[in-house]
Amino acid sequence: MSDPTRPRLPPNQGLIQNPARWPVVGEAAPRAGDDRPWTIRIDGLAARPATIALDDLRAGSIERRTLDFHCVTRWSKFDMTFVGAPLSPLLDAAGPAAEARWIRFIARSDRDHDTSLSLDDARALDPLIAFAVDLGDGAGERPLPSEHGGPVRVITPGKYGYKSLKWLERIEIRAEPKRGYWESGPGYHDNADPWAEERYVSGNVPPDLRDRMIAARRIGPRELVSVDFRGADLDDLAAPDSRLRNCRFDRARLRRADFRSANLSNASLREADLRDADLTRADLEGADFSGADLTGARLGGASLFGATFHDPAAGLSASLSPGALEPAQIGALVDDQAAYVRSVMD
Ligand SMILES: Nc1nc2c(c(=O)[nH]1)N[C@H]1C(S)=C(S)[C@@H](COP(=O)(O)O)O[C@H]1N2
Ligand SMILES: [Mo]
Repeated sequence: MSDPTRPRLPPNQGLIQNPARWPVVGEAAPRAGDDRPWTIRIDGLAARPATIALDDLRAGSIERRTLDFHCVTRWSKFDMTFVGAPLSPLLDAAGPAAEARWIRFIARSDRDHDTSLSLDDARALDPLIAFAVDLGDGAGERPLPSEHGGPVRVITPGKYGYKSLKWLERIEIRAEPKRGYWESGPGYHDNADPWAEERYVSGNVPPDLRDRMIAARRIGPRELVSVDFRGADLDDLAAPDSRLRNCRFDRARLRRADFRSANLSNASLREADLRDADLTRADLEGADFSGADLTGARLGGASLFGATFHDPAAGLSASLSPGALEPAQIGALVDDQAAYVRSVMD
């Protein structure tokens, strides 16, 4: 599997170096008030649907796998060891029908969170149904913490983290694909290969609608994904509460833009003019501000996991006013980004 000529960090990911650090992404707890004993149901197009109790899963054939985890919001974490049951034998036991093509994982969570893999990927990658973890931080192996999917979650090697469902309760074998939670509304790519940077499906609004938004300098709350605003003149833009995941604003003029509480996760704002913009409480996870001018911009309360301010390879560094970021926000950045931000804000 491993190719020595390939770099270990997929494109445009930042590395978390502290082994003890492990961000919680998405839902943070299983369904509240649901105290039924934990079981995993395998059903759908199966000759032998089954309900597996957690103790039986733990008592079955178990593997330890050390792998690198890559979140679509641009942070990666190397050498995480997960302990669990490989999926393939469980599938074999259930007996997928001849027409089975997809495996859908469903969570015991308030939104019945789900994600799917093709049966071919499920066989090739052989996800782990994991119940314990060793972060390599010296604290040893421990049960999966609840916020990280405990008591039992999926760990799918070789895909962005959203294919690793937390709080696994059901595995449905299907003939037809069904797009999962992150893959539908938010528009994450269904194949999720970090090496091909399959983060998002492509732009979801027609160019004439985008041009009208630019002319009006107003972006409403409708969900835009991967829309191209590069170079646009958007000074004084009104976009509070807008949803702009993976949209591109490189070199755009965004002076005094109002992005309060906007979702700009994974947006690209390289070399954008964001002087005096208001990004208070915005979701900026995975956003790229390399070379942007953020002088006078407000970023209080913004979520910054995986955000980039400094791209040494391209020679692009953001300008930030002293005190623009709170210590907790800087702490959410991967190590080299945090070091850059500290160096300019001191
Ligand atoms: N049930 C459920 N599983 C989920 C999510 C979620 O919101 N709900 N988020 C996904 C995403 S986007 C990632 S990156 C990983 C994060 O796992 P962690 O919170 O343990 O780091 O879980 C995935 N599995
Ligand atoms: Mo993610």
